[in-house]
Amino acid sequence: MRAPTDIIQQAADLRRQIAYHAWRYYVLDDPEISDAGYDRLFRELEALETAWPALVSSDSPTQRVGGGLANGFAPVTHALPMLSLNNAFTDADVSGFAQRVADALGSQQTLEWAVEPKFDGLAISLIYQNGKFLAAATRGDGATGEDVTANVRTIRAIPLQLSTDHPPSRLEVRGEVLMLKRDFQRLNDDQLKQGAKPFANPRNAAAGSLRQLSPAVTASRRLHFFAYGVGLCEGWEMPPTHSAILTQLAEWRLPVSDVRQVVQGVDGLLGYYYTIGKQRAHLPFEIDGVVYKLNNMALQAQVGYVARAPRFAIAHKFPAEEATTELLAIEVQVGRTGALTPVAVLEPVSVGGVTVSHATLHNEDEVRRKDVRIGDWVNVRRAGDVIPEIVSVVFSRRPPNAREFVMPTHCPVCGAVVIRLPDEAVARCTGGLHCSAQRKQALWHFASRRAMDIDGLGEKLVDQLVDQGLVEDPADLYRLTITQLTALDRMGEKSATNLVESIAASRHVPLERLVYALGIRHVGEQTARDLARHFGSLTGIMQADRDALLVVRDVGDVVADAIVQFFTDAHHRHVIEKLMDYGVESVSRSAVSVRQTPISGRSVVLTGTLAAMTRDDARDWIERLGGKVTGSVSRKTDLVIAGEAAGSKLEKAAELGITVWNEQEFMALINEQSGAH
Ligand code: 5U1
Repeated sequence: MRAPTDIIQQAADLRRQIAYHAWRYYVLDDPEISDAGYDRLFRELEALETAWPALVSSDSPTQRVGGGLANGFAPVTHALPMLSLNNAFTDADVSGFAQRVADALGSQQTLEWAVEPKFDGLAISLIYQNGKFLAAATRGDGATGEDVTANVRTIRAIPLQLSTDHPPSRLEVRGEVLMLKRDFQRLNDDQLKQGAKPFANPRNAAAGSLRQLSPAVTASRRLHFFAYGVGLCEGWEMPPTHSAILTQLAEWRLPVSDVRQVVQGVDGLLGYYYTIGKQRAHLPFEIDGVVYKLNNMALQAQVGYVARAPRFAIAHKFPAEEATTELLAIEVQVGRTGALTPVAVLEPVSVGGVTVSHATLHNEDEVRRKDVRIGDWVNVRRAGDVIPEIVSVVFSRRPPNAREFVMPTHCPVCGAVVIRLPDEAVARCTGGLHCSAQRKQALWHFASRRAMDIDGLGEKLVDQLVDQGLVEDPADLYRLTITQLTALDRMGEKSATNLVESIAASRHVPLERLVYALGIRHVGEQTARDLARHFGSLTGIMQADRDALLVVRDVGDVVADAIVQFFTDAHHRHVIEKLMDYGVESVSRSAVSVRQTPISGRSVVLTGTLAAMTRDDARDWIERLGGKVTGSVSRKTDLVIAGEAAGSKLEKAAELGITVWNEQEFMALINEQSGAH
């Protein structure tokens, strides 16, 4: 039965709202409403559709999670072949490519290029008919792919309806399905908890998740998508440049990476490659290179294609991040909380241009699961600046005398007994702060950049300070003298003075950093931030009982118990008292934000990469200085802060005449304002 007009309208309105908030959440990472608010809208729509089944349409957000079976992946012939890209590995390859394009155009002029990351996922084609999502297919062999419509429909970042009143009658959007690093980590943690095999990397996880016969499984595996081009297109006059096409797709609310740029000439290409290479480890998704495309579409057509790849585009790959080498021994390292981590000692090997001689094996179970033995040949992986790890064993090369690893029963550093609790994956040294390894790790964490940010206090120095009995706990750092420091190995007068100054400067950190620096188990940066915001002072947190702690966002039983236990410990209380005596006085976020600053009440957008701090730190500072961080540039934006490789958001800001600051201007404000406290 057809629903009454007001119900039809109400359902359409709810769908619009849900699509808008899903875009803010999944694409912009900048939700406007709470999860509960979103659920309420969703449930309202579900209720309407249950009462009026005729209202259900394929583009309704309620239809994303199909309970049924995918169709066994029927073959789909692509209307236009899905090409692959030729690869460049060296700067010379890139110059050669640009020269070939220039020759094909008969042009001596500097060429304009659209440059973007090469996402390490799965190429996919999406078909929109009159703005409605109709079908999706994998690349397959380029001519024929597999129909993965039911699964792709579950990817929240992909709009079921393009946000425009005048959509093309038919549009094929091409891009890559991938899994964000944080979702990959979460998936593998879950896999391990369930005794299932973890995925080797986000790409395999994305492929495995997309090619599930049950769309409900795909839906549970948060996949993401980035559009990088358009295939078949009818009923739309395409903009004249690739960059403008992507901007239009983004306006229709298709996810498009904001790390893309337009650059000039070979210098621009290589500049982008090396900038992104530096940012690679900090990007939320894996990339295996960058892609260069001639920006002008008419020139693209003129340059044309060779075999199965365009001549106007190329992928410039990063060096391989995996290598094979021999595992010489397995050592055990003691962490801050006493956790014993088996570490592989390797025959040094170059991985992605860096020599690797050690790799983590995480824990005893991981060693068993991967069946790693001393003497094996292993595949080692490193990505950016993360700790290298053993991916797998080359079983075909296992020598007959390969030895199994046995976790020691006593701590290799302090000799205390090692225990492994039944519900824990890790074995721990029971020596606590009597164990010098744990003391060193605690100090090192305390001084680290995201904690007290004490410049110049590296691992080697911490070793010396503890081994020579100069520092027992973090508070002792604040009474170190230049004379004591200059007596240490490789410590000149200047470095000692700088270190003492940097230690002194750390006394005025924001409260959340001090809370994080204390190294309370299960209290990461976000929880530290939430605790600081909620209680406003360290004394407030110390005095909170379990019930008071449970009120804080994301603090559950385990975290609350860990906090109470930490502050009940007499040694910890003593160290905190000493810290206060030495003048460590943390400033709570709210105490800072009451001041008026030039960005108080302003809407600020961050884009590109800042050299001095992470995106999270920058967001923190903006909020602390009274600003509000939003994800996308619009007329409501007051200020854009642009770091290196800023892309489309910067272009949009220029278009709308919005004030743009570079990193130096932003740092000047921070220095000026933090100096005021
Ligand atoms: N970012 C990006 N990846 N990628 C892959 N752009 C891009 N373009 C491609 C491919 C295969 O192909 C077109 C240039 C044809």
